[in-house]
Amino acid sequence: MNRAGMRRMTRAVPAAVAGLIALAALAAAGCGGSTVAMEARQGGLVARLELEPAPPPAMQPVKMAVSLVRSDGSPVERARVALRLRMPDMDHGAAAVTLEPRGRGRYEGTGTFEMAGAWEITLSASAESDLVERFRVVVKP
Ligand SMILES: [Cu+2]
Repeated sequence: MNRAGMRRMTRAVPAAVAGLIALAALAAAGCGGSTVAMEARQGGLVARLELEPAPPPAMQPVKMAVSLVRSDGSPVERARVALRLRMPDMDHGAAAVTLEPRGRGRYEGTGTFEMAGAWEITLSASAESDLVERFRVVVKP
């Protein structure tokens, strides 16, 4: 799926409302790449979360990267960006993933999904305003 398509999907749900599940993961196959990409817009910030490989496998390190820009496209540096992984249908807690700044609004880290199934990723970014969004991904065995 191209970027315009993703934007349409993002707008199709009430993404501006913090705490709502924004949208299902966009599978990489349609994009011709090996990443899952999800996008959220709130308070003048646009965050794009990418997972690699796609679909993410259980019990293996998954690269997690967030690109954070303003509505005008300028990169947001020195933000606090974090991910939290949990399975909404299960009761085994959440794992935090720390993302390190890599410059030009990009923040990267590595996380592990401890089992296959439906996971929820909460992305939070703090800069001149705050963004909190939840995404769903399906982790393969
Ligand atoms: Cu579980």
